[in-house]
Amino acid sequence: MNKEKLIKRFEQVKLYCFSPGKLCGNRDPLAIVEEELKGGADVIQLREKHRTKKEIIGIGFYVKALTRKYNALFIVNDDLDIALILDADGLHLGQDDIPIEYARAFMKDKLIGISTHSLEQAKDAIKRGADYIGFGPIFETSTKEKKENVVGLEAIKILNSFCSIPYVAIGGIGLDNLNSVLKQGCRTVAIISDIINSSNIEKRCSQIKELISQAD
Ligand code: 3NM
Repeated sequence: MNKEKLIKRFEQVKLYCFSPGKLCGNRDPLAIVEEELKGGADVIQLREKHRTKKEIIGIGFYVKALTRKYNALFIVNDDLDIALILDADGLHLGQDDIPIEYARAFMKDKLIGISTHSLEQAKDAIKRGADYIGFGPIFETSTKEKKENVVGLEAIKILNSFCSIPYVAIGGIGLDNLNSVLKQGCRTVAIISDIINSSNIEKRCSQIKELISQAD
């Protein structure tokens, strides 16, 4: 897919999901990803921080194949080398990862997303050529090991006023508080624990997608 198409696809993303990482327990990570996709996940980010690179690559080929089956985007977290090996649609970088300028030379026309935890960081990521940003944590979350200050709901409204690229709200979001995020004008959310810890992942995803669609 060329850059224009990838950006167009990303602009339509409502629900951004993840491989299960540590929350997998003794379940099959691929079965979890497939349930997310059946429920309408528009993106799967390969985020397996507790695994070795070798293991991530092994799982990654199958996760990518699932995203192709369900026509979703496939994004790799943190690791430029793995994104290249798996020929991912995009790479997602944190504030402490490879600076975007270095990653861009390799990712070329693929997507690069940057995690931002303040309005200043959001502005900086836009200026430096990110294709999309993650913005959060909106609420308290225990999923992320490195604790960031909560940005809060009000910050979404401010972000809306200047953000010229797609953004994804993240951190502590779930079916029960989703409306408060949508009320701020946000239409794309990234969710980990509320979905992966749910007893019916497919249903949870479709309920979340439905709520977002109703907000339009
Ligand atoms: N990034 P949950 S918060 C991966 O603020 C991640 O950038 C965040 O998990 C950020 O939906 C977060 O379970 C964890 O809260 C999101």
